[in-house]
Amino acid sequence: SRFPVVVVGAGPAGLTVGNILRAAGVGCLVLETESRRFVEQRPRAGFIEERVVRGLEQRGLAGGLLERAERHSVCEFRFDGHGHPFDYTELTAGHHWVYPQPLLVSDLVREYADVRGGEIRFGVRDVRLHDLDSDRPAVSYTDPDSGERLLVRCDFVAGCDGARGASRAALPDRARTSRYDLGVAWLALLAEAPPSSDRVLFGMHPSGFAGHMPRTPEVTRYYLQCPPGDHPDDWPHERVWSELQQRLRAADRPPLTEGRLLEKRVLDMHNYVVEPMVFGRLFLAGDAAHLVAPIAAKGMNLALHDAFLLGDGLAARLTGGDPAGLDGYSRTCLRRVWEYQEFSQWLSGIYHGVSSGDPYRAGTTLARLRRLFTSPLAAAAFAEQYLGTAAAY
Ligand code: RFL
Repeated sequence: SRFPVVVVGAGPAGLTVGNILRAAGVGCLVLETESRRFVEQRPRAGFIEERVVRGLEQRGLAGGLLERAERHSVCEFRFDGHGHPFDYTELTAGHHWVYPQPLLVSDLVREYADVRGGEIRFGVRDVRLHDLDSDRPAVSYTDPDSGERLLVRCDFVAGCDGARGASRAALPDRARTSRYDLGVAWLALLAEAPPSSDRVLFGMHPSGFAGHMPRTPEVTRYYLQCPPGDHPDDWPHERVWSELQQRLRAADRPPLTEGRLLEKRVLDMHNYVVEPMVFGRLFLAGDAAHLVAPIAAKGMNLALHDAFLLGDGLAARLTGGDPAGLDGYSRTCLRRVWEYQEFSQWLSGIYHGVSSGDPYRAGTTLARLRRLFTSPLAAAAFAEQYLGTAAAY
């Protein structure tokens, strides 16, 4: 069979590209190794930048989000035993939106497959990419029902299959991958407990970083820095809550509301960037091209930024419009990617400096933190990066 575009991966990036192509009347096939149910329930991100919300809205993809998402305007740093609120909306007039990734993915699947009539195959196996340097590339896969091996010819492949997909495996030798290891691990937790504050909390404590991210009225995400190599079993319920209470404690704030832990995963905290993001007819988007550890809640935002540019660029190219968008795709994306990498590295320094065991690093970290609360210029620069609105992008 043949489609103008094969999209590999039905995450936020792949589904957004698919939706944009369908709206432009371009035929495309989305291939996904997991089931629909699985991708619609996989918990991950929650914070969406306002500019990304607007980007979704412009493409008719923000219906559920605008109805149900919460808007945030303040985050809070906790250090030295006190809570220090940081009001970024006051500084920039921008907000952060909280909408859990599974809800967004469900909206995007429904819109693509059920409303816009897009083709999607779930549960496919052994996806391989072929002839990427020719103008007739192809993707092959094993059909889950028949067990048959199928080959789909296309004009373009959108590689949106995340950090461990077939696209990264198919990268040619000329691809350069730069990697940065944060030197720490995080225990990523989802608790069946209402948020303990209406805002995001960042706890900088000598025992390690701790984070609190509201998700829904019933569910809260927490993070705990832990030694690399730790196993989730090293962190039983009581230990998790006692560390969270200690690391997020502030004299002027109530203790956390505890609850059953629904998810407990150890994240090896590292970042990477693949350059360029285009190889022949393969266009990478999202985590397939770049990873940022969930330090600054940027991964899905970057994935959607790529997807807007890629979807618009492919749609223009395949409907006889301006090819400039597609030609400049890699360069434009990478500018924002490197800005977010730098911000995430900088913020990681703040999160992990106090607990580094190095009194010099702890001292400079506290200086950085105090600057955010004493220098309006430093505060504004932070707010711009946190919201993704800095002019450099
Ligand atoms: P995804 O979401 O990984 O989707 C890729 C899809 O491809 C499928 N796949 C394949 N399909 C076909 N063939 C193959 N060979 C395949 N291999 C894999 C996968 O099953 C999947 O469905 O990539 P995408 O679309 O690039 O989106 C990236 C985001 O999901 C990711 O960056 C964010 O989740 C990162 N992230 C956060 N980002 C934010 O912007 N804000 C946040 O608050 C935030 N919190 C987080 C996060 C990531 C986390 N984890 C799990 C690392 C919190 C956590 C805990």
